[in-house]
Amino acid sequence: MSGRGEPGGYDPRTQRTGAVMPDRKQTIESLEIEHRVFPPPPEFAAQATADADLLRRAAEDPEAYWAEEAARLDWMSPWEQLVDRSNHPFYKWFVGGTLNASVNCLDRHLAERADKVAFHWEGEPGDTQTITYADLHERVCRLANGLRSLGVGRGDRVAIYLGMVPELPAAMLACARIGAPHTVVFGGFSPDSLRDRIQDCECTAVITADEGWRNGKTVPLKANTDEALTECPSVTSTVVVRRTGGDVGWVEGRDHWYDELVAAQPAECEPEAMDAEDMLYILYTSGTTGKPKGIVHTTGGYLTGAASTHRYVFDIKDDDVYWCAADCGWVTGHTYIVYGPLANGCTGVLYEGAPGFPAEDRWWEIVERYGVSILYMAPTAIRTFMKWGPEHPAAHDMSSLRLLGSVGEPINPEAWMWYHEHIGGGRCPIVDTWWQTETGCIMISPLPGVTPTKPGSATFAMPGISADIVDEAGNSVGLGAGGYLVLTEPWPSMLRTLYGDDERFVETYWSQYEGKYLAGDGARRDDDGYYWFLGRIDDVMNVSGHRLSTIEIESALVDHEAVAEAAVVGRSDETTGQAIAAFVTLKGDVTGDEELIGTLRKHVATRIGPIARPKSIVLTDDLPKTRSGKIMRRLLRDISEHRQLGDVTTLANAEVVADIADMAESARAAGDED
Ligand code: 7RM
Repeated sequence: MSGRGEPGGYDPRTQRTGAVMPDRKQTIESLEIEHRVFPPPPEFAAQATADADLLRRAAEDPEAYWAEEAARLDWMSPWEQLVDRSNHPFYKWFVGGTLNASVNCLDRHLAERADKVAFHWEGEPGDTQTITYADLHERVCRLANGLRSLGVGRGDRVAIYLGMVPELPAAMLACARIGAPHTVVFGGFSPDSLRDRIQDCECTAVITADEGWRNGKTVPLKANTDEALTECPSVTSTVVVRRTGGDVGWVEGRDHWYDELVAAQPAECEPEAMDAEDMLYILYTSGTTGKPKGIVHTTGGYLTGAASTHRYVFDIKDDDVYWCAADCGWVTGHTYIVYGPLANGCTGVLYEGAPGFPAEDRWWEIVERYGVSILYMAPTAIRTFMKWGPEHPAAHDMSSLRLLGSVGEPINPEAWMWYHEHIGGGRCPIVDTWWQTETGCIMISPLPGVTPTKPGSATFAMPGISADIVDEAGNSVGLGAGGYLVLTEPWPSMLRTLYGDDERFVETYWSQYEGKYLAGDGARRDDDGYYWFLGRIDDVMNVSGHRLSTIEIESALVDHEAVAEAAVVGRSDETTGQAIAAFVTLKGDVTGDEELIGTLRKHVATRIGPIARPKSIVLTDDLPKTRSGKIMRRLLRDISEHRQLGDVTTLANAEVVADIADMAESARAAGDED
């Protein structure tokens, strides 16, 4: 058993059992088992929107379930067929139905909720706006008219390149109103990334701002746009929001100030009746590898999935103040800041800036100020807050919180527990939601008030969703084993294709296993059927023939009191095929030395087994991450193997890569341990 502990041996200290070595070679081995279970608090369960009956009904008849969920939207004309499966994998949902997403998000609330707050917006410098549904409706109509006046119409693609200002959701909805698919590009992306995306889908217009605010500094959005547009002949107009008042270049005839454009427009705008299968948006995802893919979402199915999952997973009630602290440039912002919450008539919080500006308690100040009741964020943010220390949330009254969510990466059990205790005051259920840009909405998640949670597990498939874990050959691996996550039935908010590349769409997602969607994530189910995500398949390591996932080793490192964050990768090794290289950031008050490194290696070996002991550990100030906070292990592999670094254009913090490479070099000079 090579030190893995007795099969099933229970360790009362960690409340864990040692993993049982399977007889047959597992697709991905699972080393660690988390045993803590948090049942739904009875007070929460008593008022929850979802219940066990919902799950039962959806399991019995998923199509009837989706028909019911879609019926909550306002349709301009009804669909004739729920789902057309005749041209796999090009599914169509709500065939023949027409609707408009902006009408569903705005107009239909005006009768009863005109004065309800749609967004409490807070700028990074501290300026605020309170935007009601009536306000947002007017802003969207004016901009939609303005875009039409520039010749933008049904089917034209519009790039949106903004910081988190109120004009961003307004721009998305204005595009939706006139049937022009939007493509939101993160305000932090470079001119080259913007150019590539505009070129790929041949946008005719760009909505941007003079500058954005980030960490007290300005981001030159208009200048970046100007640079990108030197190589984008398809773009004939830009609309420029005045945010900072900074100086900008100007191209007469092409560029228009947002405020001047909308001031001249009527406050009402006739919406387009869109076919359920008409494109709502394209969102480019680079993931952590490769050339960006233009994920295509359509109107009826996407909006159904967004509204339905938002309602059940976040247990939305009329008086909730809901804060999804993502950026609209990420799919999480599309589905859970804009389309889902607004379709549900919910009050949201929008914050423009960085979490540490001007101080490390900015988020908790916001929670207190607006009485946030539901908070949704990424594990990377949770780990950052852990690093900064619990005194920051503790300094604020956060008793308004009743539900917490996590998205973007597997959440380490240690981070889950910290979130539960220091943010949720021990009383709030946590929904760990697994999904992708491609899936459009949450696929695997607890239902709060219904599902007992386990720290680090996304628990079960959502109502109406069919998932499985399969091995290389596509056979279900059953309970207690690891493999590849697949979705086995189509769902309304599934991506329809990759923009302009049907072939790559089929190849990437549908070619490995007949009839099944391959998500590209490793996962396992425990004996109770709970899903545990193990990271991207590309990141799986092979050490002496054992296929090991990154997350369990990283979680064992984060479990140590000195560690804030960790990333592990496999680098080639003469003896073991691959050896585990770990990159670790320490908590604020800890200084690292050789002794600590030794301790950490031992800690992993004790927690998981000698097979998982990192061969090298590099202590670093930061890890390379995408804008949405996902660790880019591919770059760490490049560093570990002395390779030329791959594409770094989607990195949020490109400057750390050189530092890490230096640290890795000196660590190597000092010699690896065995
Ligand atoms: C929503 C989003 C998708 C990838 C996905 C996973 C990872 C996201 C979780 C997660 C474990 C989670 N869209 N991922 N959520 N892994 N647990 N709760 O992140 O397109 O940007 O990324 O993110 O690897 O495939 S995304």
